[in-house]
Amino acid sequence: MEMANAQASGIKPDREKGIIMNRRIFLTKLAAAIGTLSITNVMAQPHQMGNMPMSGHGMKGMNMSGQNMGHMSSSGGNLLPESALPKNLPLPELQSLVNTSSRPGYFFSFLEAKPVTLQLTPEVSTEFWAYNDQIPGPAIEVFEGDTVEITLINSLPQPTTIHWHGLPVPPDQDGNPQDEVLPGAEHTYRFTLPEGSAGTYWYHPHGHETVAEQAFRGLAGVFIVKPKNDPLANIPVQNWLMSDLKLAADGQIAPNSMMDWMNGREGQFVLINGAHQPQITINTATRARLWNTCSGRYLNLALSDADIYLIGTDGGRLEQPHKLTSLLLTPGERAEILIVPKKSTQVSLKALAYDRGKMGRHAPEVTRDLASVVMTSAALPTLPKKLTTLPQLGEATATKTLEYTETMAMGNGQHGMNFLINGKKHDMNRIDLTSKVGEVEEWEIFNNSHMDHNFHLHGTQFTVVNYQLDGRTRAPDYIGHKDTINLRPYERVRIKMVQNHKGLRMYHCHILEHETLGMMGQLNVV
Ligand SMILES: [Cu+2]
Repeated sequence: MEMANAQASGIKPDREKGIIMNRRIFLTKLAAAIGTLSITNVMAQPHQMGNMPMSGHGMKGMNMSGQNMGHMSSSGGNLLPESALPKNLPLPELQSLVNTSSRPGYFFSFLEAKPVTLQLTPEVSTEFWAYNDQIPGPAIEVFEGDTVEITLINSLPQPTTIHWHGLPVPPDQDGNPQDEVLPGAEHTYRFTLPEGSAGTYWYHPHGHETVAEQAFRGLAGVFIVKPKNDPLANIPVQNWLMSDLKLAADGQIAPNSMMDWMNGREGQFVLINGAHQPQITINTATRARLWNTCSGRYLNLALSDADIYLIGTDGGRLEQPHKLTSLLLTPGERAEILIVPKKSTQVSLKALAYDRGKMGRHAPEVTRDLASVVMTSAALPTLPKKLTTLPQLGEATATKTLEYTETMAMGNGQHGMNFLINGKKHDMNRIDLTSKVGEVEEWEIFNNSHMDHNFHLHGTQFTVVNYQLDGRTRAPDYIGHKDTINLRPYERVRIKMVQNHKGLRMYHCHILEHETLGMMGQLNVV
């Protein structure tokens, strides 16, 4: 898919006025069913309602057994066929955000969040919400130690923020839901990236109850922090940002169906750098930075005829390469891998079928081709004895426990689906946990539910101590800096971390629909 030069279209015309009554009825039911977003809040977001399936599924649509899902497809309406977007075009490079500062060590720029109509093919034109008219958003590349000032201009029809996912920035610069930038307003984020923070990060909105929509309309970009002295600098690097796109039959971004709200949104397209099943060329041993920026899609990645080594996780390098057969990247997670082709051939980059315990009647999980990869055989490059030295946190002196649950409240014909942490939905006015700045803590997170959820903590990186499932405890396969981690159904994970700034931090499931419906808590660091 080639993104034509974008023309700003302003806010979408109200072509859906005719179905406002149906919308209202549906919204009443949706809100009752999901039991979280207030009607007024949802009503304030007309874009959400575009092509919702309207006819008579009512509350039966939420039946857990899926018996009554009837005509309601897992996708929630008529979608554009996958053949509508071309494949096998060369992988586009991410466009860089231009640094307007000439001072060494400073990165100044702006990001404008705005609706923009992009011509995906001669037949398909789609309104996205984009940063600087680009899908994906511009790539930010800085060095450890740099001072960053980025002004957000909000030209969206709703409040927004920018969250610097995984970066150790002060809480008041991290785009919390409490710090929304109103439509028409601007806000400058300022932070300095400490030594040791080199890693593979990204940025995306984090407003109140709007994250799912703003993300699926296109607002996301990568944020790379490079080490000043990189022992792997001589190995070429590619950036692969993987995102999900769900287009209705008319080419517009489809709203979330009920199934999307329950299971996390999955569209019919997976894009890499904005392109549908592109062709990637690997001429030599190559590093690739990978991002899963999908709302709900799990990517269990595999590539044949090449040796693949994990060399970095979310927040930086591993000490030693870890050989992989496949790599599960859940929404929000990143990795840096080293690809050493064993033959000169053409293979598929695949996302292997992965059963994450979805609810209701959904399409069977299938293996998907994400890209075609043309490779030239290469030798393993000489690597340093140690890729990095990870800091030792020492013994934890405080502990916390979190429990994920899902509940269905039934009665009076109403079913309310809740995604909870420690029995509660997110409340902007409630502090759930308190930590002391600088104190080493161990958290145990228990996924007491029948589906995979992942866990993301703002403002710091953690390491995994161990996993527990079915009465067995296992150590992690490798130690790396993580800010987002998956939990299988009924799995417990113990992690260790320190928070280095005072203020308010979020933690949540990064399946964005679950987060938006309240599977989020607030940590006050004092
Ligand atoms: Cu979840």
